[in-house]
Amino acid sequence: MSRLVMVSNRVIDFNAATQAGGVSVAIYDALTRHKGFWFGWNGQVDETENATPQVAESGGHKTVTISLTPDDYNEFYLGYSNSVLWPVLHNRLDLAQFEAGYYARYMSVNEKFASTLAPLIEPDDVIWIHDYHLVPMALELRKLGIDNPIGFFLHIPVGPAQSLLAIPEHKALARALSAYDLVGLQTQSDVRNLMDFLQQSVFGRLLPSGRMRVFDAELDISCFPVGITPSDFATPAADLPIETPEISRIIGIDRLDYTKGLPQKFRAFGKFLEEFPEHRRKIGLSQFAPPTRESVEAYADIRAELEALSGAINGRFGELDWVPINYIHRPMPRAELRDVYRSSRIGWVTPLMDGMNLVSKEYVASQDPADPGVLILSMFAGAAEQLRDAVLVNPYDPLDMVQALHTAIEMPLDERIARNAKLARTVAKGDSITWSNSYYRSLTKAGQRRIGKVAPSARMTDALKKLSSTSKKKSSLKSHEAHAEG
Ligand code: ADQ
Repeated sequence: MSRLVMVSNRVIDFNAATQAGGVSVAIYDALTRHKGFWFGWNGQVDETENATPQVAESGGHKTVTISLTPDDYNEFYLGYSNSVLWPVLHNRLDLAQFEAGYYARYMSVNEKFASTLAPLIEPDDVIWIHDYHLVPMALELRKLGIDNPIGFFLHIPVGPAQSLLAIPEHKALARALSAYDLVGLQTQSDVRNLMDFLQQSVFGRLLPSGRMRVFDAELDISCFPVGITPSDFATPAADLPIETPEISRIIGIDRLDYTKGLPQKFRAFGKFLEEFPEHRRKIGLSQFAPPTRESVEAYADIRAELEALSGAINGRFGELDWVPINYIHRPMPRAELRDVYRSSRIGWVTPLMDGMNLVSKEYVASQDPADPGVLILSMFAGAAEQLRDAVLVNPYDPLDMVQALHTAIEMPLDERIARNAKLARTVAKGDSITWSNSYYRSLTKAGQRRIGKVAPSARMTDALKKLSSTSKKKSSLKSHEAHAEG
């Protein structure tokens, strides 16, 4: 069996971590089923450049990590990755900061990652690279002679092509993507947006086979919705019933990020209390939102905004013995997540845009099937493509948010049971094993196709070649038609 080499910007020590983001959770789960190792940044910033990777093994997981320099941290991590790619891919061009020097550092860190990893690669390894920090890494590995299957998976959404085209280096990024055998995304809508972008940026063409031709390469672009491990959240029958709080709890668990729609949520909650005074003192919103990327300006702004909003709402509606919003600036320990989800009457998950959103799936999987809570889910979370039986809501529309909250609070038991049963089936069917296995299988196949071990058929390949050379002449017109085909 081939080794699986997982690569992501940040490698987490799960024994030490109190909080883990969605990417680490997904990678860790996949590595428990494959031999191999996890390569990336150890989270440390060292003044001096240190190219020697640190190898560690714990709980059956092997990690190989390097540190970043202060310049790498500022310009690669906070800069190009989180102040350019993150906002643009989330369709927040207004927050993007195209600073000189960011892109050069982004490239040099990708080169450093590639040159440290390349000597560790064995001929049968399958390399799976995660997320927007590392788009150019496959191209750098190819330059070093690595011919193994290399796949990319983007955990965050792909905004509309028009936004992506505003990135000054968009053509170079498109070329970098062409070095992958497989590009995996979370949703069908992301697949459409990326194909549209590649067509407009570098005249990529959708082939009749469903693959995309970009420059002289062909790649597969498909969606693989990330799942969770539902058994981590289900309650064993032997467990004692979980105590539910006297005041019905609405739970919010997010990283403190402007994409998560937290101000909209707080405002809608205030409006709900204003319009439905009969529910005051009976419900409370508990929002966990630990800060991330605090030195990026937009993150400091959102923190200040939320503190002001929760203070204003608590000041206006609060009583001596009731605080409407319990806003907690810490991560929730993972061991306690299940019980907190299960004892909360409503899971309120309303990002403005989100790749998938694992919290929504964790909430569903934690519910008591005989007396489940209700999931309110943003129509702009990737998970909404799958979780159609949630109360779907437009987080930009305050009236819709207030109405959704009212519907969820008033929902009769039989409807809660029916919705939750369907949601739980969907979450179980698309679990994290399904996600990583199907991605791994597709990547292996795509890699073999590239190196000619599995040609679709000689005739088909020739036909595609002819098609591609005639259409080069009519590139812009053709690319438009190909989009219509897709
Ligand atoms: P995230 O933006 O981190 O992930 P999400 O999918 O919700 O978002 O995953 C968060 C994970 O971290 C969950 O497992 C959750 O339990 C945990 N978490 C979040 N806030 C927490 C808190 N306050 N305390 C404790 N744990 C917390 C990125 C993308 C998502 C995509 C994932 C996985 O932005 O869209 O779903 O990757 O692909």
